Amino acid sequence: MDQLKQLFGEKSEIVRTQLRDLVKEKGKVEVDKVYLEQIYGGMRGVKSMIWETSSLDPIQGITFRGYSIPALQEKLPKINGSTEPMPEGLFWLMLVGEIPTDEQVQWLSDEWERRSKIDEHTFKMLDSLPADTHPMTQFSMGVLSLQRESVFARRYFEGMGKSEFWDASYEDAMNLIAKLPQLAAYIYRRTFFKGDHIAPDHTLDWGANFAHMLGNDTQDFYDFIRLYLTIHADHEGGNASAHATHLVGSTLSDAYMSFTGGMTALAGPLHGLANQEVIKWVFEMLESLGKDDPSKEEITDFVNRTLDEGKVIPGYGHAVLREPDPRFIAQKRFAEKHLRESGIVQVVWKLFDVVPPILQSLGKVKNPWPNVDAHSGAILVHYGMKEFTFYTVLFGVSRALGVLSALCWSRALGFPLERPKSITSQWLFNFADQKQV
Ligand code: HAX
Repeated sequence: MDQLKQLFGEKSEIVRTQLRDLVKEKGKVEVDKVYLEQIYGGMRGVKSMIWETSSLDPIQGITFRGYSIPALQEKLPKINGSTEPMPEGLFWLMLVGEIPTDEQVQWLSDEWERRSKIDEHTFKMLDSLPADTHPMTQFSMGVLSLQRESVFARRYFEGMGKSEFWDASYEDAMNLIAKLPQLAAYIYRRTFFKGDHIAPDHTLDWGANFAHMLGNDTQDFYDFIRLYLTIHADHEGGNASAHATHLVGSTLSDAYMSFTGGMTALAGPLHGLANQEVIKWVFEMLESLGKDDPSKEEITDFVNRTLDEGKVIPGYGHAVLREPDPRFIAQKRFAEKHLRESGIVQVVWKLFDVVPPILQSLGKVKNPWPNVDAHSGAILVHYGMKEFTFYTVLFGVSRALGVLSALCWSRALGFPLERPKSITSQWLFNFADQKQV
């Protein structure tokens, strides 16, 4: 058994026993109330699931096992003089709750490299799709095409018992994560570069190899992709891609099936697709204004026009956060360090000044601040990746780290089939009739 799997097995066994005892002893403790407006309003704030790998505070933002993004940047191992953390280190941290050593991270990087080979049938399937098939559709189909290799599905078919679920899920998570960069890069190059593919460089770490296969071999781009893959990985369990993965996984669908569910959720414009929508909207603004360096007044007019047309401002607002997203700030810091002069980045910074007061003035937007998706596109464009319909795939590769480590935990803790109760509107009207506010 490999070192990470052994550690995960030991740690999760302890938590499983603690949780079992807790539920036995205090199972009837009331945790929270649920209000009618929460049932009607997308279940905001309803505490209803366990998610070990990260936690979201409306003001402080995301922490991964207690570490904020700046803390991760400081403490996670880095490679070859890089200033950004290796996403491999975050996966280790999320899975077992410990900051790994340089040796442990190197082992994990090598392990993913060892598991990274993709069978030819996946490439043939992708090549059979029209090139204008959305990259997120290709990505989801690519992941599903790998499912025939699922260790969990095979062992379940062979009669595996419950106590082995976490072991098989770990194998699937490791195999799938290992393959995602090449799968994603293949989709990018077939869709936008007429199939001019770049072979993996087996000497590079997971993030840098992905950057290499996308087609940019500068150290700055390697660093940006390492940072990007780290900060997009997890955002506690209630967001749509995490929750969808969790829900599908609770039926004992394997990691490939579950992750595909998460990716089709990520592909919505109110969630991960917002990263493509932001830059598309910025390009539309520049075209409409006929210039690359609009003034704040011109930007204000365009923002108001967008709102007047009944549309949202992409990249702004959040269901949980109530301050600027620390993932936005991390990207802004990166841009301040590496690409302060970039024209498109300057536009994003002007939006940061202009948009929040306008959204605030509407009086209904709970969070007028930028979210994770407001900044990434400008940096990618600066590095030559203008093909914005691909951006959500980058997000998806990163999100795999969080949702698949969480899936391992769900199987290790023996979580049951998720099955909340729905009610009809008529039930709600009748119920509300009998209650006083
Ligand atoms: N522009 C215009 N109006 C906005 C807005 C924005 N950026 N954000 C919220 N609002 C509006 C809502 O549409 C809603 O209006 P109605 O009452 O007329 O329906 C009102 O303000 C209240 O919404 P809220 O409670 O503040 O926000 P929600 O929790 O309902 O929604 C969203 C959160 C992220 C979906 C929302 O802020 C939004 O649509 N933002 C733009 C799209 C976006 O950037 N999505 C990415 C979010 C981060 C993420 O998941 N990335 O993957």
